[in-house]
Amino acid sequence: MTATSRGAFIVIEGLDRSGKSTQAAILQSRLQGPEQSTTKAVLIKFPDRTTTIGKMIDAYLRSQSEFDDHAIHLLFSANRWELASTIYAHLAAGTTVIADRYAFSGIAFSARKGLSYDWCRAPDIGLPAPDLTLFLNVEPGVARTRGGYGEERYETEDVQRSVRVVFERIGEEMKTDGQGQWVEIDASREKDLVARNIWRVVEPLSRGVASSLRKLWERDLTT
Ligand code: Z5A
Ligand code: MG
Repeated sequence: MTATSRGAFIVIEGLDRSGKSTQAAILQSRLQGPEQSTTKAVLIKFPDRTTTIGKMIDAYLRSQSEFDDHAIHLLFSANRWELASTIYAHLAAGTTVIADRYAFSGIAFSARKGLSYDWCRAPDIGLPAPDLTLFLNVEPGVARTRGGYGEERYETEDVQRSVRVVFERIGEEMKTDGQGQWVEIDASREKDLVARNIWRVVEPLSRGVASSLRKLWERDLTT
C-alpha cells in the first residue's frame, strides 16, 4: 500500500451454494498472509445475523417469522447501512474489506418475487461501492448437490433460477455503468482452481487502491 492509498472493497456474489463463503475465507487468509499483527483484510457477511436487525432476518430465513416482502427487503438493506461506517473505517485504515454478498443479492432475491427492480435498488443507493464484484456462477442444478442446500427459505432450484435472471441483469448494468469491475468466475470448478482464478483478479488490488471510494449508483443520489 502506498502512503495515499486505501484498502480495496471486494464483494463476492453468486447463487446459493456457489462457494461464496468458502472463497471469501480463502481470499481473506491469502490477503492477510502469515503476519497476524496487522489487519490486512477483514471479512463481512451479509446478512450479518448478529445485529438486532440481523436476528430478525435470520428468523425470517429460517421460516420462524413472516414479513411483508417490502419490509424484509428494507431490513436487508438496513443491515448493510448499519455496517457502512465500519466498511469506510476499515478501507480508510488501508484494510481490504471482503463482503460475502451485498446489495446485489438484495435486489436479486426481492425482484424475483415481483417487486419493482428500481424500487429494490433504491434503498441501497449511496452505500460504499465495491471496487470489484466477483460473481460466482454455478448452474443451480450443480449447487443443489452441495452441502446444506434446502435448509432455508429461497433454497429451491426454481427460486435460484429466477434469482439468476435478475443477477444477469444487474451484471450487465454494472458492466456498462462504470460501477467498478464486475467479473464472473466459473464456480462449478474445483475449490482450489476457483481460488486461483479469483486471486488473479484480486491480486492487483491487494496493494491498495489510489482512487477515492465511490458510492453505489451515485448518479441517482439527489440532495
Ligand atoms: N438474501 C436476501 O434475500 N437479500 C439480501 O439482501 C441478502 C441475502 C444479503 C441467506 O444468505 C439468504 O439471504 C440467501 C439470500 C438472501 N438465500 N438464498 N439462497 P447466506 O449468504 O447466509 O446463505 P448461506 O447459507 O451462507 O449459503 P450460501 O452463501 O448461498 O452458500 P455459499 O457461501 O455460496 O457456499 P459455501 O458455504 O461456501 O459452500 C456450500 C457448500 O458447497 C459447502 O459444503 C462447501 O464445502 C461446498 N463447496 C464450496 N465450493 C465448492 C466447490 N468449488 N466444489 C464443490 N463443493 C464446494
Ligand atoms: Mg455463504
